[in-house]
Amino acid sequence: MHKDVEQVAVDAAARVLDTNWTGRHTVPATGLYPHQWSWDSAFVAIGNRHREPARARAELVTLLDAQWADGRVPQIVYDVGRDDDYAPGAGFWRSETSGLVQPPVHAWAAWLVHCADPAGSAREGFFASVYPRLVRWHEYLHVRRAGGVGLPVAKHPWETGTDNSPLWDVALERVPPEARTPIRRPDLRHAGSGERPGGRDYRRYYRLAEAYRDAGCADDLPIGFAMVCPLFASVLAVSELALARMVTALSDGGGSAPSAAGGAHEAAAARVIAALDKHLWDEELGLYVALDDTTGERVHRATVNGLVPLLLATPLAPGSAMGPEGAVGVGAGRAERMLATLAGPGFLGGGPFLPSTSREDPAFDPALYWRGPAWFNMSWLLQRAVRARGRDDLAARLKGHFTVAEPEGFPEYVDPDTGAGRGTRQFSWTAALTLDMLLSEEIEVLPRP
Ligand code: 2M8
Repeated sequence: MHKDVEQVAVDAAARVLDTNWTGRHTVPATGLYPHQWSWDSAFVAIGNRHREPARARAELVTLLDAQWADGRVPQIVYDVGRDDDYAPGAGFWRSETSGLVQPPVHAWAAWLVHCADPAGSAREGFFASVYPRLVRWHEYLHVRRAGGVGLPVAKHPWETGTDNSPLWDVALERVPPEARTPIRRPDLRHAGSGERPGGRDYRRYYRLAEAYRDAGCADDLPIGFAMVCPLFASVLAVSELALARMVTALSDGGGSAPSAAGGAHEAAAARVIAALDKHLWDEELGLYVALDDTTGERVHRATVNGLVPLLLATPLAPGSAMGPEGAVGVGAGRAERMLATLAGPGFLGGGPFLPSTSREDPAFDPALYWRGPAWFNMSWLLQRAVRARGRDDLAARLKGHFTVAEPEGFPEYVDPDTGAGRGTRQFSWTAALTLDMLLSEEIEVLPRP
C-alpha cells in the first residue's frame, strides 16, 4: 500500500475504534453486536495498543472483570440496556454474561499490548492484574473442558468463533432443530440473510444454549455437542507461552509470580501441541481438522481453522523444546504441507483472498459467514505465522487482504474472490487488525518488548 493510502486507512480505522468505544470496552459493531465480545476485545486491544495503549489494557481488564468464579471468561458481557438489540441476550442467560466462552487469545493479546508500552504497563501493574486471572481462565479450559484427547472442547458452535463452519455440521445434525425459546433475529437487520446462519441453524444453536443454561452451565453433563478445534487449541498454546513470558516479566519487575510457573506454562503449551499433532492432523487434506469428542471421529473438512497451527511451526520459545525442529511441536514436514495447502487451490492459490472454508469443500459459499468469506482475523493470524517462518511471499498475499478494509467500510468479512464487503460494516476487529497490520514491525509471533 502507498504511504498516503496507508495513512488514510490508519486514520479511518482509528475513527471506527473511537466510535465503537463505550468508555469501558469496545463493541464489535454498534448495530449488530452491541455488547462486549470476548475474543473481539482481544483483537481490538492488539490494534489499539499502537495508539491508545491504556485503552487496550482497559479493554482486557474490563473483560476479565466479568470472569466467572470457576475461571471461565464469558463469550459476551451484556450491556443490559440494549438487551432487545441482540439475541440471545442477558434475559436468555438470566445473567449479565453469556455462559459460553470463545477462543483463548487473551494472554497472547495481553503480551502484545504490554510489548507496545512496557513502561505504561508496569506503571499500571497490568500483568499483576491480569496474569492470575488468565491463569485461572486457562485452568478452566484445561480441567473443566478437558476432552478425551486432552484438548479442551467447545460445547457450542458459538464457542469456536467460527459459528457455522462446516467443521460442526455432522455434530449439529444430531441436535434436534427445535428450541423452546422464541427465536428473534435482530442480526438480520444488519446483514443479508444469505450472509448469516439460517433458521434451522439458529434453532439448533438455541437448543444447545438452552441445554447448557438449564444445566447451570456445568461442564460435567454432556449436552450433545463437544468439539475439539485446531484454531482453539493453537491459540491456547500460544497464550500459554505468553503466560510464560509474563512470569519472567513479573519476576524481573520484582513481582510475585512463582519462578516455576514459567516452566509449567511451557509444559502446558507442549502438551497442547503434542495432542493437536497426534489427534487432529489430516494427511490427505494437508492441514489439521476438528475432532468430535462424542464419537472420537475426526472431521474430514478443510477450513482455515486447520491452518492456524502454522503459528506453532515458528520459533516460539527459543531454548525450549518448542519450534519447528524441536522434539515437541508442529514438525517441519507438517509445516511445509500446511504452507503448500495455504498456497494451493483451496486457499490462496484459488483466488485473491483467504477463504474461511476451502474453495474445494462442497460447502464453500463466498457470501455465507464462516463457510467461505475471507475474515480479517484469519488473514492476520496466518500472516503472523508465515512471516515468522520467513515466507514473505505468502505474508504479502495475506497483507493484501487489508487493502480492501478501508475502501469497503471495514466490513466484517469479504467475498474471497472480489473483496466486496459482507456482513456488518465499521467492524471493530477489522479496523483494529488493519492498524496492527500497518503499524506493527514485529516478525515473531511472540515478540520481545
Ligand atoms: C459472531 O458470532 C456471534 C455469536 O457469538 C453471532 O454470530 O451472533 C462470530 O463471528 C464471532 O466470532 C464473533 O466473536 C462475534 C462478534 O463479532 O460474531
